[in-house]
Amino acid sequence: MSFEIHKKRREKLLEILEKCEAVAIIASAFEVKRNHDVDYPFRQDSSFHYLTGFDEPDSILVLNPFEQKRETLFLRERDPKMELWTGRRLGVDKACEKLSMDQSFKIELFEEKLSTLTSGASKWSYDLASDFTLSSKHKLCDFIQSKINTSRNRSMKLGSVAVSGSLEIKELLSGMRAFKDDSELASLQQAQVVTNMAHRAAMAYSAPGVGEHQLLALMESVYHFHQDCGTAYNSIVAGGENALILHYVDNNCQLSEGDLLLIDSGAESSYYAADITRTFPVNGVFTPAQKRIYEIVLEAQKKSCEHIRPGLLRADFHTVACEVLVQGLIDLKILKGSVSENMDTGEFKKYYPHGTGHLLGLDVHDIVHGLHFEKGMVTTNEPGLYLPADDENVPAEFRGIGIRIEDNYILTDDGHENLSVSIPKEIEEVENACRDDFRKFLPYITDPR
Ligand SMILES: [Mn+2]
Repeated sequence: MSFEIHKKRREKLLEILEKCEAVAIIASAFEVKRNHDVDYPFRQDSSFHYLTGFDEPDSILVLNPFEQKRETLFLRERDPKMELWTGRRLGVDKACEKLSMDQSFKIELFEEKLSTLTSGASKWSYDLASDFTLSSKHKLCDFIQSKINTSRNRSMKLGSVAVSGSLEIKELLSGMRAFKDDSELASLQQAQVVTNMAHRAAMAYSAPGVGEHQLLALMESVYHFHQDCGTAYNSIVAGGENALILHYVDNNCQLSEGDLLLIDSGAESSYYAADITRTFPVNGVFTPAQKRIYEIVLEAQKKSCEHIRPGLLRADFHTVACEVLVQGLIDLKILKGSVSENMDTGEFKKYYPHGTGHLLGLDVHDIVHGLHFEKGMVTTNEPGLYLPADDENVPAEFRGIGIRIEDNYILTDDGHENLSVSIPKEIEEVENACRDDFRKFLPYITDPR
């Protein structure tokens, strides 16, 4: 792996810091205990990864544009005894050369060294909500805040320059992370290729009697079979009424004849996420009632897509999706009155309780930047309708139906490109995909050793 790209990102952040008269303190992720002697799988903090490419826990990056040595990394020392149990460490000695840092120290020295690394800056930027704990057991945030207070008190006494405050590092980074460069786009596209295979395998394998957990296993086996690839978030495999639970992750029911199946699942490839939802009939053929709801959601997605263009407010594409869904609910006699009346009362939120999209990247719900769509951003578009089984305003044939359709788009000069265009979505495409041979999409079968 080349770390040049991360070096360039640090240089860009240093320019931003210089303008703000700030230093940056960015912590890695840390191991989290699952149960006795077992940790959750480790995943590096997105911003720390973005700036270093370094995948170890218990590390802190300090950037100071006003020092000669501008880039300092604190990390774990080599420890053969620990490495026997928990794996290789880069170590303090090799960090500068490998990661192109100006200097490196063992993590235990962070508290002692920080004051000398922050001279010349009037503001400190860091993750104000970080849970990172230092070797001394102090919270990183508390430690930084106490240092800022000390600096203020001292300057009041001596009349020297004070550290005037804290900046949220995510805000400084958002103008960088929101816009994807070519290497990021390549990872996003690879995530889409793998996600396409997994969704197609699930459509083809689905049948009455199959367990949600079996489809989960099938899809995640596709993710994990690929190099540097895994699941981007906890998959939702929701048969029938389970689709009405927005973050259903139990995934432990059997699929029933005549039901729909909603799958919200995406791969993460080299740290970049796909976030895809498809809803299809368990037995491969939509009923007329299911088709009607599906067509409304699909139209909401297509209409709101026209508003995924540079310069337009991101809030507006949500409004467009809502208007189409509301019109659909009026046509089905589930809502009364006009579209604008319903938009005012918000009554429809019973059936569409979530937003229409979010930015996508290193985080599935990625760092937010500004209010408008801009070229190079990546967004989801994910309208849905959820019609409760016990809602008497809903005609019986539609009760218990939950449908969401989600694709991922990159903003271009004058519009967008659909990154997930290969994943079946039109009714006929979906029904064909349900009839396909699932083995075609399993890399361990199509590409045997
Ligand atoms: Mn999403």
